[in-house]
This record gives sequence, C-alpha cells and structure tokens, in this order.
Amino acid sequence: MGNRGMEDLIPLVNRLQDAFSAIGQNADLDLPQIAVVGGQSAGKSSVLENFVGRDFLPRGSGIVTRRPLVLQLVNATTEYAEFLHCKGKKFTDFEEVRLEIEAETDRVTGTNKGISPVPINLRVYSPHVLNLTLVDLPGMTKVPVGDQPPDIEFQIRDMLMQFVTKENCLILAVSPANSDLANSDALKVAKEVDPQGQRTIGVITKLDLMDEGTDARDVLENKLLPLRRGYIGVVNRSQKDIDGKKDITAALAAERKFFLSHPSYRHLADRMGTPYLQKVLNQMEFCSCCPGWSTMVRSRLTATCASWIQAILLPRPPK
Ligand SMILES: Nc1nc2c(ncn2[C@@H]2O[C@H](COP(=O)(O)OP(=O)(O)OP(=O)(O)O)[C@@H](O)[C@H]2O)c(=O)[nH]1
Ligand SMILES: [Mg+2]
Repeated sequence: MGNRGMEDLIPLVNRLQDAFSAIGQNADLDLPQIAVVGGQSAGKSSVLENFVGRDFLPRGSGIVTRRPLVLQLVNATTEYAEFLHCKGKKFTDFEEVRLEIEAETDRVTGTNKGISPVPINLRVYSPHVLNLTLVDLPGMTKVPVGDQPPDIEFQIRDMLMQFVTKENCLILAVSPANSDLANSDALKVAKEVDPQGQRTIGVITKLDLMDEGTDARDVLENKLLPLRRGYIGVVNRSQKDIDGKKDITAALAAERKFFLSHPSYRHLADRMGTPYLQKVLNQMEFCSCCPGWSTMVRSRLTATCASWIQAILLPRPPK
C-alpha cells in the first residue's frame, strides 16, 4: 500500500470511530500522531498552529498550554472546528476556537497556571489541511508557579510520556536557538523514548533571536548533536508579531526571506522553514520509504479497520 492507501485509510478510520461512538461504544485506536515536546515557551504551539494556517492556539510568554490538545485535522470542502466536549457545535470563527480552548483549559485547571493531563479534543475540518493528528503539549518546566503542584516537573513529564512513548507517535523535538542545545529538554526526552531516532525530528525555533555574531549552522547541518532525521529550522511569529496581529501568510513570507537572506543559512534555505517541515512530516507519515515507523502504522491501522468491520458485520448473539 503506497501513499494513497494511507490517506484513504485515515478517513475510513475516522468514519468507523464516529459510527462506534454514535452507538455508544468507544473504539480504542491509536491513530498515528505528531506530538511536540520541549521546554516552556520553546515555540511548540506556534509550530503546530502554522500547520493549520489559522490563528487559533493560545500562544505567549509564561506557561500557556496547560492541558494536552489532541488536534485532528480532517481534509474537507468547508472549514470549521468542532470540540469533543461540545459536539455538534460548529465553530467557523477561529478566534472563538482559541477562546474555547482557554475556557476549557481553565474549567479543569483553574486560572492560576494549573495543569491537567486530561486532553482537549478538537477537530479542524478544512480544504487546506492533510489528514493528520497533532498533539500540543505543555512545556517542560522545573519550578512551580501559581497553583502548580510542587512536583510539576514530574507531572508534565508523565503527561508527555503518555503520548511520546507510543510507537505510532512522531516526535517534534522543539528547541529554541537562543539557548544551548546541550540543555534541550526536548532532545533529552526524545532520546529516552526513541533512542534510534526513527521517529524524532529536531525543530529549531527562534533563529531570529540569536545574539549577533552567533548562528545555529552546526546544528542545522546536523553536525553538533546529530539526529537520524536531522533538524529543521523555523522562524515563528514573535510576541510583537502576535500582538500586532501579523497574519500567517505574512509570517511565512518573512520566514522564507529570513532563510534566503541569512549568510549562514542561505545554502540550507530549501531544507528550512515551516512549509518544508510540513512536507517532511507528510512524507514520513504517508510514504513507504520510511521503513519502521510508517510501515508499522499502516499495518496496524489496516488490521484495526478489518477487526472493526468484522465486529460490525458479525451478527450479535441473541439476548
Ligand atoms: N521571535 C520569535 N519568537 C517566537 C518564535 N517561536 C515562538 N516565539 C514566541 O515565543 C513565545 C512562546 O511561544 P509558544 O508557541 O506559545 O510556545 P510554547 O512552547 O507553546 O509555550 P508553552 O505552551 O507555554 O510551553 C510567544 O511569545 C511566541 O511569539 C520564533 O521563532 N521567533
Ligand atoms: Mg504551547
């Protein structure tokens, strides 16, 4: 089964999952997922949001993401979002989606920086997305603030582990360029759960914020702390850009210009940036040239679909 097979399979899985929930049954299936891990404020939500091409994720300084967000992207002719906790309500204004994520986060964690491992489930239907499941996670942190428990470091770690230990989870290990990569929480966790680096991609954010005279060329050329699948550099919107409501199209154009004009990255420009990261993820998930991860995911999905169809078709025993 090649590229198309997997793309056809995921909508089928979604429909079967919906059919099961409609009859009150929980179809437990580990769909392929892409999760972001990294330290607090590394730029994880910013990276994910760019994949959707809409402003809808809470981003900012301090601890922002405080519950896992399981974001299922569904390729469809119209664009809207739907939360599992208010099924049937269609959100067409993405500003409202962001407000709902914030309200639903506060509902479980309170408003004073608390955290919770209970995920928020959101589906985004759009003609501009591929069928992917993304998971936005709280950033790793060490010192408790506000209502955070004394063992915040370990609670967040446990939360991440629930996702990234799964073999079908592709890990985006996000590290900011303006702090030393040797201290990267993202790389530490990724190495632990995926020592061979089969399903880890390094993402370097904040390249625009490096001190003058320094650059991340060695990292991006995969020479400093090599990863099997290497690193992709991105430039997300700064806090000033967010406050000034810079839109995603302008941000992507600025990112492209940054790589093309930077003397240390110009030679790598075609392998850097958000669109390239998206392309790589799509290839990894759907192509048959990544032995291991994609083969395992495809065969697991096919087997699950077959067993579900069997369960639906088999006559129920008389009561
Ligand atoms: N200049 C610049 N700022 C960035 C970049 N990436 C993220 N930021 C800023 O960094 C801050 C944190 O970004 P988020 O995307 O919320 O980071 P996060 O990792 O999701 O944060 P938590 O959910 O709190 O762990 C925001 O103010 C962003 O504007 C980047 O590449 N360049
Ligand atoms: Mg976040």
